[in-house]
Amino acid sequence: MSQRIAVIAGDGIGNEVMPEGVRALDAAAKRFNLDLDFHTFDFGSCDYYLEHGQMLPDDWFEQLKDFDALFYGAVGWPATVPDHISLWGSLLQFRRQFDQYINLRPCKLMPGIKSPLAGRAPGDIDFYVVRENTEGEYSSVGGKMFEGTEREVVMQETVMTRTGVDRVLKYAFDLAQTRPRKKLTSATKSNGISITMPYWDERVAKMAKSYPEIAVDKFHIDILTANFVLHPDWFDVVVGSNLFGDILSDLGPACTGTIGIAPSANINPEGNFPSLFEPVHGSAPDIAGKGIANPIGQIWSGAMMLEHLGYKAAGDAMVTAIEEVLSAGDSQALTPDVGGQGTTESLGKAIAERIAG
Ligand code: GGG
Repeated sequence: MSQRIAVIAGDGIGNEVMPEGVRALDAAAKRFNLDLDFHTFDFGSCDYYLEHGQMLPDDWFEQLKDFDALFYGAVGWPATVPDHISLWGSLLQFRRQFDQYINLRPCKLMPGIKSPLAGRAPGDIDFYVVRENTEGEYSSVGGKMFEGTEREVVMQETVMTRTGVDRVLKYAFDLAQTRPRKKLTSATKSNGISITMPYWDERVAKMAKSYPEIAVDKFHIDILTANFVLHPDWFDVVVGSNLFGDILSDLGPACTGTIGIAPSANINPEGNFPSLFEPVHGSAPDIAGKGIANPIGQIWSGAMMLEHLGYKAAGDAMVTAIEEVLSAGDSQALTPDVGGQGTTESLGKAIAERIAG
């Protein structure tokens, strides 16, 4: 069956890693006899905004809603468009309008990569961050008063709904149930954030009663970030609100040596709308245009997309190819962030060759 995939590279290094993501998917499609039908869109980028005054066309929802999946690069080019305009105008619209309420982000120390944490080896860091993806701190509820005067006031609310909290917790508990260690950690800050976070904790405690086999613990976000660095082996499935999950899912991959390899899936579990797959990293203006961005986050996101579409063997083969190339340690292939002198293209080609078998 043909799978229709919308490809949106976005900004900065999104344009450099995306071709390698597609190259890897093409290799997997050939080997596993899949019919992947890619359609490329130029919207969702700051260049599009500069030309059209908006990040997306008015009919973007109609254009994208019948795709089987969205394959996304990165958004943001602050030199020309403020970050809150580019993010709210594109990626956050996809997540909200397509009700992609789960943001699933694996953190795994891969073979061949040196963790910045002393003495850590592959196997020591292997957990998932499950991030609430449509509400929480990322609500646009708030406003400004008396702008430009001494009395200037700005405020922004956190929105937690019972449905929104419970559905992300349920996903995280279900995921923990599939893992050998059956452990779930909740990120909170109920000592300082005195209404929404105690509510989050209450819902975790209630949900835990339905999952007696899962070991549940919770940490305030401040000490949790410290424990990510000090004891990454403690974690299995970590669930957090939109902001906490965002922070943890950059920190986790950083503990695995480079954020360049981290993938993510923005999932609408019911399948009412397409899910979106993108690297955790952003557009990285500091290295954009140099051809040295690590394409693994994009390729691994492609692997998650294939698994989501029901092609687990093909997705697994892509991850195995990534592991083999990293283990081989060919410095001419690897990008500088993982100790090589290669380019985005050399690393992408090396992985695609392994996928091809
Ligand atoms: N590929 C991920 C990306 O472009 N991220 C930009 C960003 O700022 N994301 C914030 C978020 O994921 O909420």
